[in-house]
Amino acid sequence: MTHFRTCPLCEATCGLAISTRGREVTGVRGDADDVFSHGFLCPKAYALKDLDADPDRLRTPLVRRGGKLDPVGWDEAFAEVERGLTAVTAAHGRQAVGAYLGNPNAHNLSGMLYVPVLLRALGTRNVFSASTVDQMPKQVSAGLMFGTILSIPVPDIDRTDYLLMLGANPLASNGSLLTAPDMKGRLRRLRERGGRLVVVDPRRSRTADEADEHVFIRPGTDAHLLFAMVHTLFEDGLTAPGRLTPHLAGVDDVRTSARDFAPERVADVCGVSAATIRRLAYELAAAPRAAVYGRIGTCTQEFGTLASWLIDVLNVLTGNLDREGGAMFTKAAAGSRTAHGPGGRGRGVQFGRWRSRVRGLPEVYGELPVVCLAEEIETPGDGQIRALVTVAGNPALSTPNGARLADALAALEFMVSVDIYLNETTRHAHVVLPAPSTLTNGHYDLALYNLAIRNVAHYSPPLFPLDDGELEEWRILLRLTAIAGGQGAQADVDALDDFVIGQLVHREVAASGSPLAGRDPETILAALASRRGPERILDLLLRSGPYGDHFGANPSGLSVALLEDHPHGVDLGALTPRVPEVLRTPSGKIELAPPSVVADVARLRTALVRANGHMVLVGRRHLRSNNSWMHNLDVLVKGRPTCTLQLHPTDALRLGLADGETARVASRVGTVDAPVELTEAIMPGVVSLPHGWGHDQPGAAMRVARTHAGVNSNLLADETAFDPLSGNAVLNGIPVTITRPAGREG
Ligand SMILES: Nc1nc2c(c(=O)[nH]1)N[C@H]1C(S)=C(S)[C@@H](COP(=O)(O)OP(=O)(O)OC[C@H]3O[C@@H](n4cnc5c(=O)[nH]c(N)nc54)[C@H](O)[C@@H]3O)O[C@H]1N2
Ligand SMILES: Nc1nc2c(c(=O)[nH]1)N[C@H]1C(S)=C(S)[C@@H](COP(=O)(O)OP(=O)(O)OC[C@H]3O[C@@H](n4cnc5c(=O)[nH]c(N)nc54)[C@H](O)[C@@H]3O)O[C@H]1N2
Ligand code: SF4
Ligand SMILES: [Mo]
Repeated sequence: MTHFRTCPLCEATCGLAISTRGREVTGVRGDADDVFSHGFLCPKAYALKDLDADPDRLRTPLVRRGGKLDPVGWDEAFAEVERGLTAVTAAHGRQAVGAYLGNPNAHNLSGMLYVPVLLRALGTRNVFSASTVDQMPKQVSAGLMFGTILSIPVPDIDRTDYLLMLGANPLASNGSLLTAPDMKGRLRRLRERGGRLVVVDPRRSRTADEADEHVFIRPGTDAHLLFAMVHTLFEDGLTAPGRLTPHLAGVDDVRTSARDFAPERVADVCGVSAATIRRLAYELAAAPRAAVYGRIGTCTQEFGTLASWLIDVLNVLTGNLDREGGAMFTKAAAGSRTAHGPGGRGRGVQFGRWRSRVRGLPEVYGELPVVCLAEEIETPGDGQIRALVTVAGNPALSTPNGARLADALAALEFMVSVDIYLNETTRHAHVVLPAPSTLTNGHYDLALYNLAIRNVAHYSPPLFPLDDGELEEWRILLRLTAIAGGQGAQADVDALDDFVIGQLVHREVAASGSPLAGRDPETILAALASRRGPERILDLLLRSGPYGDHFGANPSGLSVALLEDHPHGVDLGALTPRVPEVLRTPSGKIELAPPSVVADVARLRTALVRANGHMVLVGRRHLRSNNSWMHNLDVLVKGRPTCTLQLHPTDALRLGLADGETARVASRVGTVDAPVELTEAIMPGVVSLPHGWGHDQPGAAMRVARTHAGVNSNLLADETAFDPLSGNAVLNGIPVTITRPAGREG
């Protein structure tokens, strides 16, 4: 049999053709008829077969007994969770339970739709996620400028003439905050039609190799470079916001802030000549249609929010925001906040509604920065985290100062993890609840379709039924919800699910601007009644969305049923201009100069005169890897090890290190030894180590990963270094010293 299915592994959402025999995957190909990916896929897709069959993937709940994790039945596991969690909340209250949510939740309907339900039941402010080691700076800047948590413009790469890309390597990552399968083909076509691609990166990445121009930049200085471009636009009369002009607030404040950042002032800081910076500004202004795009390298750094903001300031000032071939807003079919309610203005976003207990860092979008997690567990007092729930996360490898966090996890009174592996994080849990194979899930990219370069919708039904003893992930999450909500481990999950959908429907019919406003909730619920779980909620979101069937009012519109009839997906067209309707700021304007962001410019000014003597560490991604969790699949990890320390030959000469030798890398918080890979692709003064490795921890049960352990680069990342506006960790530009390990001949 052949099943057509969206790949759940990264943000590209490729359509796959998966052949099966019985309960076995026999082959994985790209689906040539997929409306978005047209047959493209990457090597990770083949590994879905191995992931599904991986003997180390957990199939049974585990409960800690006498220091070791034993397989048990579900009822026993949930009873143990109830004992563990209620002991902590009874003695110390709800704030004593923390939660950490990992990246795969964003690729999983159960995670997207039921984690919020669980969090409401937990009622804790101590919520952490992978977002603050990732894209939070962009969510903060875009939220302040345009009004919602996902008001993030995406570069319209299929129609642009000029793409300035900073801190992203889509040829390895396949794109991020930019859902566009086959980035390599799309970038090639951009150049074939006479367009220009410029990549700014401290490393000549695979993407930089394919570009018309690669500009080396000193890590963490993108905001300086971007500000100098803004400065040039103002000084030389190149600003041309065009049709955006009546929708803008704060242009003069940006002009004033940019004054101190002339290209000559920032050139040394960035390691980019003033002439190059000026030329980039002129090229951007002159291109008929252009887009500036930044990703991980511009977010996970000291000035993450400022850099993220300036990227869109440049898009606005050159008239490229919201224009075809520029940086545009997607209109997603389901769950889009920018397509919900009356358009044109809204409540905007608000941060700092509460603060972390120990360091006082502000909440953003309902969560606290994960750089605070360890101290919140370690530090005694009212509100100390004593129990932790993790869902699809591996913070022991993915977040700063992994050694400190591992010690903190080990000291928890209770920890429960929903995961597919017993790994560096879940080994600390008292109860591990196994999520089933991804191929048993219904799949729809609720999050990523908000960031796609076309409006698309694609639903994949479960490919395999659950095996005996497996539980759908949404049911696991609802049983945890019932425990957290005081209904107990034995509560009726289906009744709880009915309650959840009932609430959503009632909210929707009461929402002004909703196509369901004023409708009878019982009729809507009856129309949804044939489904349950994530599919039922998805059906509501699709049918009440901008392309939905509106439960009869628009009969040819979208629903899960319609998508089931379109196994290759539905293309809803190219992006179209949406300003002002897309805006949800209180003013109804694009806030070009949000006060909190402008206030942070002082910090950037201080950094203009800072000495830049030390070596700094940056990360990198490899096509065959996926953060920390796909290293147990032999097809992906076999061959030359990729967890190497990239070092420039001139630095190697000075340090006396040769290719293949072991280097010792030390930061304020830790030390790792890693094999040196000499390459001129890295900027002198910079070293690069990928993250997600370090699979040599006792108690983890990932046999393949253990034989390709690598080292954990986050033993070097410093939990005291963060971007103040977003709380995002600094994972790039970490000061390090490199030496030959003692005892070796030098
Ligand atoms: N130094 C450095 N650190 C980084 C980064 C960097 O560039 N440099 N990148 C950061 C980024 S962008 C991210 S997103 C984070 C990721 O941070 P995390 O999300 O914490 O880490 P992952 O490695 O993605 O771990 C995912 C976990 O989910 C589990 N899992 C996989 N599939 C499922 C499923 O279907 N259900 C459940 N319940 N569990 C599942 C895996 O076994 C694994 O334990 O790492 C960050 N850390
Ligand atoms: N194969 C694979 N694909 C993935 C992942 C994976 O682990 N492996 N992870 C997924 C996830 S969770 C995410 S968030 C995305 C991330 O997707 P991308 O943002 O494309 O991530 P990277 O490939 O790490 O590229 C980041 C680039 O930033 C550069 N850089 C580092 N510091 C700086 C700096 O200060 N300034 C500038 N201008 N550049 C800098 C690095 O050298 C690197 O080339 O990838 C996703 N896709
Ligand atoms: S690029 Fe991403 S979505 Fe496409 S096949 Fe590879 S892992 Fe899957
Ligand atoms: Mo990420």
